[in-house]
Amino acid sequence: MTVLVPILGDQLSHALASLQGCAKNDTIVLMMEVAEEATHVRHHKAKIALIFSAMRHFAAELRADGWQVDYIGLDDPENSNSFTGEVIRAAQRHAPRLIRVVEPGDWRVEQAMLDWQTFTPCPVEILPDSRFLCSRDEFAGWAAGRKELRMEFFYREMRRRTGLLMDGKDPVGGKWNYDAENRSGPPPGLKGPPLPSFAPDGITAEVIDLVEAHFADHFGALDRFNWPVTAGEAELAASAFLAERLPTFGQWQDAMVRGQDFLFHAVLSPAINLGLLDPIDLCRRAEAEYRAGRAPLAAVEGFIRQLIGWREYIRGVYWLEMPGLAEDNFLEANRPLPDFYWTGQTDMACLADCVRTTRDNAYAHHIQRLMVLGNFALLAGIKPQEVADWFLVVYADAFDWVELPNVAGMALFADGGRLASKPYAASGAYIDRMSNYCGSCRYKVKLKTGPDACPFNSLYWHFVDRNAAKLSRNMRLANPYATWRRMDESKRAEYLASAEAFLQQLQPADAGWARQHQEERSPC
Ligand code: FAD
Ligand code: DLZ
Ligand code: SF4
Repeated sequence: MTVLVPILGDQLSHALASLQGCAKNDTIVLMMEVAEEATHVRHHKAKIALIFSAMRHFAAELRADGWQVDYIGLDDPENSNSFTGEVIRAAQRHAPRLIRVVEPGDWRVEQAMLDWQTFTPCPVEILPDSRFLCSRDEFAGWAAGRKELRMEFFYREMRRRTGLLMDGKDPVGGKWNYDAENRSGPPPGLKGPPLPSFAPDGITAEVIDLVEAHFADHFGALDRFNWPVTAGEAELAASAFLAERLPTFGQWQDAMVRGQDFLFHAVLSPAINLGLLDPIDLCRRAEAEYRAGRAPLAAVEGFIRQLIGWREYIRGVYWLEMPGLAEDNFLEANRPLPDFYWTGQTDMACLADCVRTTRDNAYAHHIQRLMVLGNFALLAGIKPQEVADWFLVVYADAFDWVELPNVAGMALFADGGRLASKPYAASGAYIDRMSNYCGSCRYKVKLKTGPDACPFNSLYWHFVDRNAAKLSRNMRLANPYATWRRMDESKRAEYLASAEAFLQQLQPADAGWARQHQEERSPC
């Protein structure tokens, strides 16, 4: 009797805990392409193609390495199209003595996994995901008794634990965080180097056809597909980043340039989240670039902070706060998502460009996500669950554990401040300072109110005003509330009327973009 090892689409690591200690001749690896995962929200076409292609390549590598792999393709006529259905079928085929699986990244999938035991006669062993530095239990221990969770303190623990950028007990350079040096706006003509290209091979081309055949009405383009789909390709992408973009990563980290979709960002999050790259290895290599004098400390510290700070912290918060986080709506935001999040049809140049890169690449960089797409949703009071569905659908790197805390906690303050100490709310002036969007916009960023004024300006004060009961005691918002209170009554009324007029004309999106309409759902 064998051991059955199911491996999910974001567990594509040869060092996966469930493979450790298993004998190749006594183990069946189960991999499953299932429609439920592609359609519980209707993922971007390029994201589905990336995951299926990476899964097929990983299965081929495992086989070449001597493992037996039972791979269920989407077109398999017997495919039940859910993880649970496929594990039950595989257990019937192989009669294993044990099912051994790594915990998933999604609370929804974990609930299903916890039920597997009731369907199968053999024991089901669920292992911690050792690809993270901080386990779920360790994070819960760190968080216990703290009134507020703050990334910065967690990050320092991770620095100490890994020894990354440490000189003995002290941080290299004497400071833990160089964020203040990483906030330059873009000079005219700022351009990032081209990304390495990964032309689709036979497997990817086949998968792209499959996605067009099955998911033609999902959001997003496939014609610019350029994601690394194997660990080897991901390694090429990582090496190019470390050599060509890391040195300037910090300086332009918050900059936005119309049509420049990647600038100096790593563009590695899909490969990292799928398991094709080891984030700690990346951090060690980034540190080596600093120690060799090829990259400045502020850039390297910033990059390492994203990975061992933000990424680990976000995951810890997800498991601590679920399932409540998915329902949180501290600011009682109930407006439907506007349709331009799907169509890109808006006169707001910043939002139009961010939706375009999202549709073309299944990617937008952090400041586009936080300070344009997220900021607009926050200011306009869009319902967090609709915003979270959108973010989960559209990005190649979006999995519930990382998308939801970033959206509900960081961008929308829907958790009431457990994750972030204040809402990331900003008017048009911030976007103007950090981008070249405003020059080509039909709205005028310097105008505060009226039909030609940048909508972010009046929406900002509308947000401040309507949330006063919940936010005005937040010390970090003392300045905006003092300014609002000091403002002339007629000026305040003008801001509120301008914002109301803008909000009135927003067209709500068809909910079917993110989730199938009830009547369309197939019986399986
Ligand atoms: P870089 O900017 O080059 O950063 C390097 C790496 O740091 C990233 O590859 C990523 O692994 C990690 N990282 C940086 N910031 C974060 C963060 N806040 N949380 C987790 N990891 C981080 N990231 C996702 O991986 N999946 C998501 O679904 C996702 N949704 C987001 C939604 C919103 C509203 C916001 C504000 C952020 C979101 N992020 C998400 C975080 C971040 O925007 C992306 O990780 C980043 O843009 C990926 O591009 P990159 O590889 O070029 O990252
Ligand atoms: C996102 C996704 C998609 C679209 N399809 C599959 C699939 O067919 N098979 C699979 O194993 N995984 C897929 N995934 C990733 C899963 O949704 C992910 O593993 C879970 O949400 C747990 O994080
Ligand atoms: Fe965006 Fe306002 Fe600038 Fe237009 S003027 S690009 S809406 S910030």
